[in-house]
Amino acid sequence: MSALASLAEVGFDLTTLTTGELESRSPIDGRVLARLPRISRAQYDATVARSAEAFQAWRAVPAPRRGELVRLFGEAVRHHKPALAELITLEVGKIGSEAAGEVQEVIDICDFAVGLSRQLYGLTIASERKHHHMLERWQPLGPVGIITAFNFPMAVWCWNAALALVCGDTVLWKPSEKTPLTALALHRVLESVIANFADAPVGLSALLHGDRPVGEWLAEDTRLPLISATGSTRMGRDVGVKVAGRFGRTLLELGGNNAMIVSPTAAEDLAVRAITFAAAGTAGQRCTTLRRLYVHDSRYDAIMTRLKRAYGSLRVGSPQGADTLVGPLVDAAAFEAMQTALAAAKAAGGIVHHGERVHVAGLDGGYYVRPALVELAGPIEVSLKETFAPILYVFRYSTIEEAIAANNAVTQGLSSSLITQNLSEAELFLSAEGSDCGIANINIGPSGAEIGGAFGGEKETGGGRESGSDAWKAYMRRQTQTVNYSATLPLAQGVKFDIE
Ligand code: UN1
Repeated sequence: MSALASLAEVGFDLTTLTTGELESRSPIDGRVLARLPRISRAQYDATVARSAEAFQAWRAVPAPRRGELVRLFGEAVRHHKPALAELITLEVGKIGSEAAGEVQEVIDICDFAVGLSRQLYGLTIASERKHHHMLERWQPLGPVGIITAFNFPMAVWCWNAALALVCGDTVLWKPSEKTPLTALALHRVLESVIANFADAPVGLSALLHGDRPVGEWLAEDTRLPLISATGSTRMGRDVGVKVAGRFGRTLLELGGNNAMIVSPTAAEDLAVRAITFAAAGTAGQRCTTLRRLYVHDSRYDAIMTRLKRAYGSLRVGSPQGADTLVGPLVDAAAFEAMQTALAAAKAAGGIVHHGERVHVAGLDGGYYVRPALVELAGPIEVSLKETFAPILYVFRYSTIEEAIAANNAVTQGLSSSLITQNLSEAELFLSAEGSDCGIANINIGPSGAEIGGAFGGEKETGGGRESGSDAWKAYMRRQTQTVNYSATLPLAQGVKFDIE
C-alpha cells in the first residue's frame, strides 16, 4: 500500500483531484497527477478578509499557546512524514532521502518555533528621565502573504508559517503552480490540527492556488503588511517594487550563484563529496546549489580527474529507485534552459563534460540529465547567471585573495564555501574582507543549511533572512514604549515647556 494512504486521515485523496485549471505533473514521467481549481479574484478577496478578521483574534492568544498549535502541527507532520515525502518525490522528483529531509526540515522549524513562542524577547532601555522606563516590545504584525517556489514546496512555506503563527500573525500561502499537490497535502495536515484547536480562529491559515496573478494580488494588497517571497530574481524584483510602492515589507529569498573555493590544503575526498552533493544533488535545483567552483592551480588536475569520474558514475534515474542520486529536472523548460546554457558556454570557449539527456527506461516523459562540468578560463555571461539545473562552472585560481574576489564578483549573494585546512585562509574567508554572501561555510558545501541559522542572502538574492536566529523579527512589529511612573512630566533632552 502506498505511504500516501495516511493522508486520507486529513481528507487528502489524489483520486478525487480531477478538475481545475492547475495541472500537477510528475517530473518522474511527465504524467498528470491531479488537477486543481485556481482561486478566483472574489474568492481571494473573501479569503484575505477572513485572514484579517482571524488576525484580530489570534494576536490576543498568548504566544506559548500559539506555540502549542505549532507543536501539534509538528507532531502531525511526524505522523505523515512518509506520505508527505512520497508526495514530494512524485511532484518534484526529489530522491527519497532528500524528500524525507525536506519534511524533516518542516518538523525542525516547528520545534524551533515552539521554543521561540516563549522567547519573543524585547529589550529594556535606561531612560534619561527620572521615574521612567523604556522598553522595546514585539507585537504581531498582521496577515502575511507567503509565495514559495517548486523546489522546496513544503519547507520554505513552513520556515515562514511556523514563525509567523507563533508571532501572532495569520498566513496566506501561494505555492508554486508546479506544486499544488504537496501544498494541499501539507495544508490539510495543518487544517486538521487547527480544526481541533479551540483558540484557532477560522481563516488562520489559507492556501491560494493559482499562478502569477495571485502573486500580484498579494503584492498589491494593502491588507498584507508583509510579503515573503522565494523564487527568481525577476519575480522578486516585481514583488519588491509593488510592495514597496504601498510601503509594505518584503522578505525576499531569490536567486543564488553559489561558489566553492578548493584551496591547496583541501582534504580531497571531502572536497569531491562536498562538490558533487552540492552541485549535482537535487539535480541542481536548490537555491543553494553549487554553481561555480574555484580550484587552486596545484590541485586542479587531480580534482578535475576525480570529478569527471564521479560525475560519470552518478546514478541518474527515477527518484523512486533506492540507489538513485540524481532524479529528473522539474520539466521540459528546465531541460531546455540547461541545454541553452551549455551551448552558450561551449560557444564562449568552455570545455563541457557530460550534461546530456539520460533516457530512463519507461520514463520517456521525464527530463533526466547527467550533471555537467564546464571548464572555463574566466567568467562568461552564462556563468554569471543562475541556471536552475546541474551545471558546475570550474575555474582555476592562484591566490586566495583572487579566489575570494571571484566568489564575490556576481550579482547574487546567497551562499559560499571554502575547503581548506589552512586557518588563516579560513579566517580571511569569514572576515569582513571575505565572502560577501549571507551564508559562508568552511569544509562544507554551500547547500544543505540547518534551520537554526538565519537563511538568505545579499545583493540580488534579496536581503531577506528566514528560518532560525532572529529571523522571527521580520514577522513582528517593533514598538518602543516609554512609561512615566512619576507625578511630574520631565521632557527629554531637557526641553522646557511650562504652562500657566
Ligand atoms: C531553497 O533552495 O530554496 O540549505 C532552500 C538548503 C536547504 C534549503 C534550500 N536547507 O539547501
